[in-house]
Amino acid sequence: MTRHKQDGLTMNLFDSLDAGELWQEALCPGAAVLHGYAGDGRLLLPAVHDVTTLAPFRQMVTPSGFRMSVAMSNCGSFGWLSDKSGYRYGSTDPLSGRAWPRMPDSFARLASAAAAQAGFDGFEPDACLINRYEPGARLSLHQDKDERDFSQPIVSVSLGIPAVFLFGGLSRTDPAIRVLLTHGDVVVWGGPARLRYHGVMPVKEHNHPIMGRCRINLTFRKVM
Ligand code: MD6
Ligand code: FE
Repeated sequence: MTRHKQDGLTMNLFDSLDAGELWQEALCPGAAVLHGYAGDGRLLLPAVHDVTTLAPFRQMVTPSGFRMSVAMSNCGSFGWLSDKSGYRYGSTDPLSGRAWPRMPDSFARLASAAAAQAGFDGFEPDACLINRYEPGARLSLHQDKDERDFSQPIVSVSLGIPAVFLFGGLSRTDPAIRVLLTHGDVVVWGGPARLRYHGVMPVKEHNHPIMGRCRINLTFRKVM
């Protein structure tokens, strides 16, 4: 574990915040948790509200026909979708038939700065998947492999009630470590870690002072 000071960009974004403890934890080569990097989320939450007013949270169906316990929305040029025909990215929201809401500048700046902090310069996400977990919701082990260029990292921002993140290996049966993600934590992974299996354990009952009984995760990708 190494501790880092806030870099210039982060100080500009969050200089008025009394951020919690900020420290960087390496999970393996290519993956790190930037604990507290998103501060108290006060720049992000109004933007999450704006996006999900235009593109409401919905529980998608997996290709095998199960309704996901996590509710999802998207912003940016591309949105992640699951339905009976499979997983894919699409440029329109099937609920509205319109383009996904544009990615708020505060989202793109945070994702790019976090990626650089973790050693991935020049990350410019074109997709942000917004996941909403209520107690009991979970995400089973999966790889993120629907993107074109695996040299680009993924940046994941956690807000609200805590969740245990499962972080495995390159094979589904490899043992997984458990990482507690709390409000403001950012996970960055890429390089040799890009295709590791991962998931989220069923979220336990908690109440967050700002978010209530809810966890929001923003996952940033470069799809095209
Ligand atoms: C979540 N995250 O934390 C789900 N994928 O709610 C992911 O599936 C994920 O956090 C790739 C990279 C980072 C992630
Ligand atoms: Fe994932």
